[in-house]
Amino acid sequence: MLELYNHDMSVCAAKVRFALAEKGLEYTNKLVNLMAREHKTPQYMALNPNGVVPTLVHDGQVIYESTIINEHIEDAFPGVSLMPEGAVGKARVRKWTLQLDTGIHAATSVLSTCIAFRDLHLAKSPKDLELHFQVQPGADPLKVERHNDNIRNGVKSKYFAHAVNRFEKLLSDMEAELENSGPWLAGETFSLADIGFASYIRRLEQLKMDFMWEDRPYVTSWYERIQEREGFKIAIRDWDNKGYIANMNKKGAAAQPLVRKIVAQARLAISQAEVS
Ligand SMILES: N[C@@H](CCC(=O)N[C@@H](CS)C(=O)NCC(=O)O)C(=O)O
Repeated sequence: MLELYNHDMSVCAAKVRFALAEKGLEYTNKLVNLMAREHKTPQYMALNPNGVVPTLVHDGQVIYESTIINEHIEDAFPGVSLMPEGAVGKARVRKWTLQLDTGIHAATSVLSTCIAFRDLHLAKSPKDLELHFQVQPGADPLKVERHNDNIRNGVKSKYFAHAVNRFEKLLSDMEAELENSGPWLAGETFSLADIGFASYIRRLEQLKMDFMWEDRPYVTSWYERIQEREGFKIAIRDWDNKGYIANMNKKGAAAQPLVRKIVAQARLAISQAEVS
């Protein structure tokens, strides 16, 4: 039996739903209301001490961290394979999925908060906002500091340009890898690498940052093929929260001139470095 502690707009929960859908697995959905801080309750923290979604409970065994959950799903449910066969292919998948946990997820959180979600926090009562800003025991103080700066300063946060640049680098790396040895991120086989990045690229699209791959035909074609998959429909599109998406679209359009400027500066710096 599978139970997924889940949230409709969580990019990492979407990543797990995508793997479950590709495997054709049923699960019991356990919605965790992040705005009501259900993920910080003692009951939920007993399951996932990091106080984040997703968490998977498989026959009573608790597994957290979305990359680890997806590898568990692959290992525990043979049939549809989401990993290449050879050791080199598996290493290539992990080269991609590691990046989600060492920068891409954090950059996504910065962009989403600065552009769109900060207003939801600023609408809280002063007492609730203060609670949000406090470093709870065991929490990473740097993550809390970053989140606070993002809420207070929006696109003027000191983390914003870096997050845009991280995605510029990612998209450049993806374009090169897909061109040289696609059609999927790990080569011939659709894998956990493609599943991992789908919801993150979709988040950029929702924030009106899809101009960043309009001149990258391999990323464009990869994302089109991802969206055609039944698993993508079941796990991601069918979960769309229309209110949140409308908010991201509107705020993303307003932030786009600044994002374009940051991207143009990054591309200019790269082209100048290549010349010199
Ligand atoms: N590395 C974790 C990240 C989990 C994470 O940050 N989840 C977000 C939603 S995508 C969350 O629960 N955020 C609430 C919070 O940080 O308070 C994973 O991949 O599972």
